Amino acid sequence: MAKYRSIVILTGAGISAESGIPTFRGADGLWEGHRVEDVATPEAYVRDPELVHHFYNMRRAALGTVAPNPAHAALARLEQAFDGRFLIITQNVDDLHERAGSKNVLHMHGELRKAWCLGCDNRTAWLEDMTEESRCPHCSREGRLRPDIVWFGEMPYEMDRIDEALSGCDLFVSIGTSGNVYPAAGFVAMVRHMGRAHTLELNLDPSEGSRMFHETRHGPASQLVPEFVDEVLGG
Ligand code: BJW
Repeated sequence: MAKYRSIVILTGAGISAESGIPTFRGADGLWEGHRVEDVATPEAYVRDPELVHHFYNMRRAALGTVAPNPAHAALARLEQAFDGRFLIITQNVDDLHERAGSKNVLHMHGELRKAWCLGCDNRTAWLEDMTEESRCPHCSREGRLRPDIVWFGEMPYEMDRIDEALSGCDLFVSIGTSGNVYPAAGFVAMVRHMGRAHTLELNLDPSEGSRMFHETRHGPASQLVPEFVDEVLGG
């Protein structure tokens, strides 16, 4: 337990796969024939807002039918028992970490259950379907709301806080991410560059950046993550 003082966990779609949320680049990675790169861009939203709203409405509605799995629960258990600094940086837009009990969660790619008003710049909890006619609860303007999601070409959220956490950690663990999307795919290189943290990958398959990690373990997150948490808490 006393071995680490600051743990940063990066999670991706693989941690939620066993809860029933499809990953982006697996066999189930296409959505109604579209690649995520074709619907998760500001250009796609300008070109076809109805399609993009439909994509996020479907996924927001699906959140009501899924639940956290043992991997989410294990990370919540680790955070509760660990007496050092602890941060989950998730690329996921679902809320399964929070529902499992995790407190210190940073959603670098936004959140499905939030809306962002381009008119007044406020962000609001949003649980229903969103359309081009949706009205902002803050400024009451119609047609200015979009999903609070970081699309390709947009700056992920809280990069300063992320840089600070990565540079100060002594354990970096990447769980369920393919290492295809930057800047998250570059976090392991940043941590290695600082030179003091142990780096561990837990993933079903070797990711694009697997060779960058000190240690890799391959298998389902629901098995690997509880085992890893037991190890850390067991000292
Ligand atoms: C399991 C499992 C189980 C399955 N157990 N594991 C050329 C070179 C380099 C960069 C760029 C470039 N051209 C453009 C860029 C930048 C671009 C980018 O990276 N593009 C790539 C496609 C090349 N990035 C951006 O535009 C980002 N912004 C940016 O860079 O701003 C500038 C900047 C500059 C300097 C500093 C900082 C910023 C924004 C990226 C936004 C990504 N958005 C998305 C969609 C929105 C969210 C949504 O709709 O849900 O986010 S894309 C999509 O990919 C989503 C995910 O968060 C993200 C990552 O995917 P993830 O999580 O890794 O999922 P998968 O499916 O790829 O992998 C799942 C893994 O799980 C697999 O490995 C499985 O094996 C595993 N697995 N079952 C354990 N049971």
